[in-house]
Amino acid sequence: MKKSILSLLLCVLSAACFAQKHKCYTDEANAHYMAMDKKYQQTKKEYESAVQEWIAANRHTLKTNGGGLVATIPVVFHVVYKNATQNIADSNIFRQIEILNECYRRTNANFGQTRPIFDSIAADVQIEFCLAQLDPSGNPTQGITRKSAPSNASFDILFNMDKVKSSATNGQDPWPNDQYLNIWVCDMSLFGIPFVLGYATFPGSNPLLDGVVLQYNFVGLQSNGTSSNLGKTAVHEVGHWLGMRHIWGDGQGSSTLCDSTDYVDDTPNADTASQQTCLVKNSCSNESPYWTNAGVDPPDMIENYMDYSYDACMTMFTEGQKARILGFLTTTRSTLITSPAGCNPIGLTNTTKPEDAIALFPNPATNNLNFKTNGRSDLIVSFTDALGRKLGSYPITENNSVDISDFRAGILFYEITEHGKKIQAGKVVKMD
Ligand SMILES: [Ca+2]
Ligand SMILES: [Ca+2]
Ligand SMILES: [Zn+2]
Repeated sequence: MKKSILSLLLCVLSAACFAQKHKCYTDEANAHYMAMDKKYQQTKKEYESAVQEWIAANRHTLKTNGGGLVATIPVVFHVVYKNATQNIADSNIFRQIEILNECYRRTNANFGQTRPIFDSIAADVQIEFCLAQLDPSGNPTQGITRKSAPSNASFDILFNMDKVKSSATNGQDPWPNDQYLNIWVCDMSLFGIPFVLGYATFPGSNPLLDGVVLQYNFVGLQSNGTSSNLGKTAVHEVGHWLGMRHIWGDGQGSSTLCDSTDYVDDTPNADTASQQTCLVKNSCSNESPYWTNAGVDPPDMIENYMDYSYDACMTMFTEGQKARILGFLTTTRSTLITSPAGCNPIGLTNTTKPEDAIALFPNPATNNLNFKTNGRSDLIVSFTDALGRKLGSYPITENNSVDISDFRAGILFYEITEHGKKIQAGKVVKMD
């Protein structure tokens, strides 16, 4: 930690190193938590073993049907601002949620640029994110909190890391981390230099610190004058929060030996991060059995969200990373899947308030699912099962119902469009 503080100080003194090494501060933050908390060291080891065991036990299922697990994770954004610019618009947050969903469901528009050697192992991670519909007290919420901090408050990671996570230090307290993904948005710049774009806690971290912190002008689509302007910082940081490591394995000192691992077989080894470019390289030839068994020495996977490439070059997670994510979601973070926090409609407009949302009932449902449409028209509901299979689309009108008796029991994901535009998504439980 001392070494990284020194290197950061040197970094601050040299504008040229801006964001070269510290685009993401997760690895350094984790080292800090490990040093400060021996219990966390132990917990993290145990969680890692549990995930490895889960992956080993479910390897076959994962390959054949994706594990059958799909989760929608309720998110709360805490915007902590010192001026109007830092108080980012709802629209940035809505777009960020959409970008997360595009990347984790592999519906990102730039997926087609994935090189052929990698596109067959690019995963639909089968996770979606939504803004929470209920706050911890059970009251309707938009899934966004806003807090004005005094102008002399500091949230830089060098001297004031995690202060944004507590109201006692001018920040915002987290919502329960077993029900919500907390994402804090603030200004982490020091001496006016925003040299960290974000950081996250790994599964098993202190519940009061658990979540993601994002530099305010890197949320959603932003004109921030950098190549990290397409909302991929959040995709990367949420990846850490779900248990993923950097694809070069965060090798320190011995990194040129290509001997560090991200605990994922199908992400090729890399000696270090891509230096925030789209430069094609092949830095390691000692690869995992996944590649050597096929007699292939793959290039570094600059397409991966867990590298440091330009946002525009990032297109994918791998099947191996997906297994790791589902492992953590099934073990350490399993309560998120059944969180009662609900989902707000995801959209580009901020006009749909929770009370305007279309109600689906009963939930769970056995035969008929009813809709209360609040006078809306030209609505279509589509259902997908937990394996991503489309089950059907149906027009809905006020107080009509859809017969779901033929659907198999389990979680159903629905999406509602109004005049062809997606206005709401969520899940209902089908019972036999
Ligand atoms: Ca790997
Ligand atoms: Ca290689
Ligand atoms: Zn990172």
